[in-house]
Amino acid sequence: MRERLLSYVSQKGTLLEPDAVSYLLSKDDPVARLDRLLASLTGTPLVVTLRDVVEAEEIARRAVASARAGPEAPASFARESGRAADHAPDVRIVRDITGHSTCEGTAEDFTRYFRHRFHSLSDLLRSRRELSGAQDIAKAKRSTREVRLLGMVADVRATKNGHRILDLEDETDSVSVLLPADSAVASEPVVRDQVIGVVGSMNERGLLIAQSIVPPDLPTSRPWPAGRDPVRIAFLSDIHVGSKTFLEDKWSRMREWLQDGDDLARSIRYLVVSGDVVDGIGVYPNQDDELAVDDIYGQYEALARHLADLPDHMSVVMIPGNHDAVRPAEPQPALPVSVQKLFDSNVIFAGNPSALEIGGVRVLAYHGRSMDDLVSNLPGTSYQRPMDLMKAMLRMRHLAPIYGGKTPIAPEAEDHLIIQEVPDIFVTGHVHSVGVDRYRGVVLVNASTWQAQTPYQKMRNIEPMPARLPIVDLATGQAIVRSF
Ligand code: D5M
Ligand code: FE
Ligand code: ZN
Repeated sequence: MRERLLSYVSQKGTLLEPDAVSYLLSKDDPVARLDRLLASLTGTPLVVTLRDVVEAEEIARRAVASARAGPEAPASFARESGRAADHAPDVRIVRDITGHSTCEGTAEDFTRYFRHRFHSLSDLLRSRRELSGAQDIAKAKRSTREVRLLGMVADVRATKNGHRILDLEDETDSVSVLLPADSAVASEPVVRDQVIGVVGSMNERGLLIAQSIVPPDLPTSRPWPAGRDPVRIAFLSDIHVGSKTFLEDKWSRMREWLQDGDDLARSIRYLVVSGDVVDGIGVYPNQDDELAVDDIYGQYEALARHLADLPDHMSVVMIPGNHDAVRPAEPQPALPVSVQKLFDSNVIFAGNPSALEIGGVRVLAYHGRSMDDLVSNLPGTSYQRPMDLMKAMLRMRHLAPIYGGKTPIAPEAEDHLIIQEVPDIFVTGHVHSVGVDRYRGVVLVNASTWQAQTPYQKMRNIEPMPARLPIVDLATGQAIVRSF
């Protein structure tokens, strides 16, 4: 955390007195606290002192207290729309790869990566009652009774009679598992490299006949966190600034609504942007023909201007996607400092994926490239229904289970694509669709796009649903979508 705080300080072009460093590190969210402090000052000081920090916190505390309990605030304040401008920003990056990448892509990296994936997800599975007493595959294969085991899926194939056969592996052995077509397990989504539990019985030919498939999944429904500020969070994705198909007129309409709009507009305190923020350069063949801005910094500068035109009280968190100027392999780090410095200080940069805490609500933000692989491996799913793909990710507790498909994955020491903590909100973009839904208490958001249909998408029959703004109330979890 110390390293992160200090690199943030130098990135902001200031220094922090040693006492101020110790003070901030003794609190939760040191970076967010410092960010709030800097935002409250006019101009960046050469040195930030302990006194600056303590005074700024006191002022912020008083401002929040008076907004909550001021004479105009009615008793039911928490259930009404708050004014975003009255609430101090509260954004924390809980987990992302930025500054932590270690992999070089060696054979040892791959082995270590998969071992971490297997062990982390096995730990989650072992806490499931259905899998208590699960055995090693080597031992289970010698059993003649019902067996319970855990493994990573090495292969999934369909037989000509419509059954599915999985090859399941652990560190001791591998076994073939039959998922009969006419059984309860027929509809369970299963993909390569996923970690699952199986309950079944061995037949005389050494084939495990599955009675049930147990994915790690989420615990059954949780309540929405209580006591959050009555402000809202809006979601953007796939803005693709720099493309000829960027919908500038629709963007302007949204900007006008945010600036002059109703109570709803005024309650939006945070914006989360889920990647493909610009169109990029050389992302696909002959992209030049479709670019309005053919310089990558020019594209980010244009985006920075568009964001600067939004109301000043909005805090923005931005993660990259496959069109952005960072490595394509996931997990992707935050955009480089050379890009970050083009933006105002209300924009916070995080990796893809990122576990965030915004106004005390846990937000898992992921661009969503793995949906290209899931849609082609899960029968019955489609680009029009990204919510089904997001639910599959939550059931698998993994954002990009399939290795070696269209989604490039960097074999980091730890698998950052595992859904370790259960979020309150899970947001993706990438498929240029839109939707809000709920799965076991988690609010799901697919955050639309601000790009019209491209020639490539037309060829592939991908119908985008652009210029929609999903909005979630932090106090209640209630989600709506506004069209522009
Ligand atoms: O992706 C925009 C949409 O186009 C999204 O639905 C995926 C689809 N797409 C883009 N590239 C590919 C490839 N190579 N295969 C399959 N589908 C694709 P965007 O990331 O904005 O280009
Ligand atoms: Fe996109
Ligand atoms: Zn994308």
